[in-house]
Amino acid sequence: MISKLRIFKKLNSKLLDKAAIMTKPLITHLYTADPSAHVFEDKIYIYPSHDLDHNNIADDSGDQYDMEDYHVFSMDAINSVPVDHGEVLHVKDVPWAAKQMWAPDAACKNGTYYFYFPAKDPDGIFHIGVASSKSPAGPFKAEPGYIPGSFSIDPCSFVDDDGQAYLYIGGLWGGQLERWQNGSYDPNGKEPANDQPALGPRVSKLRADMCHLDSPLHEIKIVDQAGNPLLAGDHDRRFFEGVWVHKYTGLYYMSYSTGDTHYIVYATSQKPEGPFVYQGRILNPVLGWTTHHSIVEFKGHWYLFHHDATLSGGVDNKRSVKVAELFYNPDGTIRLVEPDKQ
Ligand code: FUB
Repeated sequence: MISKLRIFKKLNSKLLDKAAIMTKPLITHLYTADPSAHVFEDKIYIYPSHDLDHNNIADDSGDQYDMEDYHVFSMDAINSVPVDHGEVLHVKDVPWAAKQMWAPDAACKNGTYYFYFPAKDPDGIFHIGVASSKSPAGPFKAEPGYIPGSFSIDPCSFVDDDGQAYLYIGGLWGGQLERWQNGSYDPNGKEPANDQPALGPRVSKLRADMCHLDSPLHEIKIVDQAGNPLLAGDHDRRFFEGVWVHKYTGLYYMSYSTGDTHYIVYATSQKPEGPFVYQGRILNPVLGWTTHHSIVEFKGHWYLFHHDATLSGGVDNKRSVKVAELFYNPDGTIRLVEPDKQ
């Protein structure tokens, strides 16, 4: 009897209590952020940023987010402890990149896994790089140059049911999107005036090789229920960073962070490139300045992966990945997740 109990406890030591995963950081031996979750080979793979344990001064250009490598994690079940597959890419192995390996994403096409990541080049300008592997767990080999025509941060790679892949990008302020309003880099570019349409994320189809944009990145329009563009002064709803696209019952959902008001919100469209109609909030503010998420279906349930700074006691650049179950209403709207009420 005693030995049976011991075996039971041993088997379950690798499992987390389901309620606990909704409140506690999933990964505690590293600081992790910006989780992009995908189901590959019947497991959840998490592609997060790896926050370093340093105390750089915080500013609006995001220099405190001074990351240099990536780890990949996988989970067999939503309540299993994530397996750390180790370092899968380091800035020193990316010829064009100098620093700040920010929020990544991954996609699979024809048996190859593609890892998309932003980094600053030696001139301090963000671009998006791509690396590939035959395994979703990496390690990933980077292309020597960044994706031609790419800029800003927070790539989201969405592969539609017909196999067409898209790359979405963008982030304001430290993410430099406002510096690309006229087709080239303007270090003095600013957000539009409050009464002007807000800047949207950018999108392009990816070519079949998954390493090139099919056309120049173009802006996605986000409008309100009356069809009017969201305005730059509408900080509760306008796009800031961290775009994520998923599909539910044939409808495209584009979700993102509102940045300085700290919400995760979403908009929907009949088409992957929009225009998207603003619908509402998904996640209320968490502890820490940034909020960043992904949405994935696994074994018939939907999950919101996100991060906060509870593990570090609220240090903005030392964040931890969390997960919460996500629920849709019968009309397709998403129920608000209250981070403190999970
Ligand atoms: O992790 C660095 C940056 O912070 C990300 O790229 C943004 O989305 C924000 O989470």
